[in-house]
Amino acid sequence: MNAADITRLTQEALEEVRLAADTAALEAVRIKYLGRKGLLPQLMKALKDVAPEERPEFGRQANTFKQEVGAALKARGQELGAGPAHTATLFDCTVPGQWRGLGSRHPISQVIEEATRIFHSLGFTVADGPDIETEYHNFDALNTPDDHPSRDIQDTFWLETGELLRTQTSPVQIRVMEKQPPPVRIIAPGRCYRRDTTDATHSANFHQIEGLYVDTHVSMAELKSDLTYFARQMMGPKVNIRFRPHFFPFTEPSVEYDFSCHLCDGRGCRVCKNSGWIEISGAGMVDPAVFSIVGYDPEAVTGYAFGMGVERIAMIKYGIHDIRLLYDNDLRFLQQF
Ligand code: 2NM
Repeated sequence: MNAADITRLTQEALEEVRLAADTAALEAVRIKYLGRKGLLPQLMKALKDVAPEERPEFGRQANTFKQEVGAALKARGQELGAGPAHTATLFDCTVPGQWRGLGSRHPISQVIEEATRIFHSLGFTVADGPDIETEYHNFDALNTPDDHPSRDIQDTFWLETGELLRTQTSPVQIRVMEKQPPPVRIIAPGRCYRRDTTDATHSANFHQIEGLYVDTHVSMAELKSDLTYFARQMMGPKVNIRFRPHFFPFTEPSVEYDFSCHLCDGRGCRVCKNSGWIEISGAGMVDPAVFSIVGYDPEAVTGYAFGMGVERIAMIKYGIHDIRLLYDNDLRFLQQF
């Protein structure tokens, strides 16, 4: 072994470093040349047997070997991801990005936005309020008797503070009437909470859109025509509406209302269970007692109010058979809308 041999071995080692395809291969190269039983210790051992006049050059070449191979190992290691220079070396900012597809609005959001657009065209604006409500705004101000079953702990999520998770969005309308004098023309879309056991048509979290129109001389005829306009905008131009007598503590008279089936034009099909009608929700003329509670003169103003379940409309509009699909966040479902 002489100095020229070391120069040759240095070139071989550098080539092997360059060809190492991963960190494991690189480590094998390191062990082969710089490891405890590798080439470098052998060179050091061989030094003492080298002729004295050749020793300085031999030593210089051995040192060069150690420096160059060591530096090459380090640089290649960083290229292969062992060190912080990895991203700087391998990140290619000219590679085109990966298109992951455009998202879409959740069907619940789509129904709320469409309803908002429709009622906006009738002069309604959107009002908002807290999800955590006082018993006063959710029940008392809505003329709900102290012993009304909806106040029961079986039906309502009560908090330890005495507050509750709103069971409907009507408290928003109470808050608006407390703050501003008539006329009022608002819708209140939002999340509601009831202690229901979840099944295909019930969810403890659901969404409502409630509407309130208060002015002098608001009549039930306007309630009927406005809801008919809404039904035809939302479900299609041929849809009709019917009212059935009902009772709510906050409206008098009160009704439940149905839309004629948009799929079979009222002839009867699976979706409307052969009745031709689909139950939507309730409505009525605001009870004068509610006007007195919020400080409106019940002799001077009248008003209509209505509520509707957003999930229910989404389900009949899009043919969704299980309400739970709306909350699973399964993209295979959501991508269809
Ligand atoms: C409904 C049905 C009928 C309603 C009443 C009021 C208020 F604040 F004016 F009293 N807000 N919403 C109402 C009336 C809600 O939901 C099924």
